[in-house]
Amino acid sequence: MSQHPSHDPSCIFCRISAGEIPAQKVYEDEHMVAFRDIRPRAPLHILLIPRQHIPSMAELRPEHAALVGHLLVKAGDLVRAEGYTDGFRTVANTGRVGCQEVYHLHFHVLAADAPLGVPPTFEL
Ligand code: DGP
Repeated sequence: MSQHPSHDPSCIFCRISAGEIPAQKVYEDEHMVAFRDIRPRAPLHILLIPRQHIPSMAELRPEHAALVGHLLVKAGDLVRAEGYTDGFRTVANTGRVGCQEVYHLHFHVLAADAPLGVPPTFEL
């Protein structure tokens, strides 16, 4: 049993998941939503979120493994569906040190036609 509520009404990504706030969704199913980042840092920049409110990677527990696996397995499919065939980058900012801005677990997925550069010059 998760210690987190499945929906936190004060969480912007929970509200996107519930359709209460508009977003450019590219995929959704029972467990997850993928939508375009409002501040894209690459020609393709989408966020993959679980519908369940998990604040960050720091709160992941063994019972979340299948859910996180589902999110990550979708990344490649979604990038290919957008027409990018030569790789992509996946990032999860976690907590204060990770410069996390929105405390609802999400994976950034970025793609382009040319290499994206190397952190820290490429900041997310
Ligand atoms: P971070 O927590 O630092 O991994 O970044 C959160 C990302 O979420 C940031 O790139 C901007 C994006 N974002 C924040 N609010 C919204 C929103 O309301 N809609 C969308 N589509 N993206 C958002």
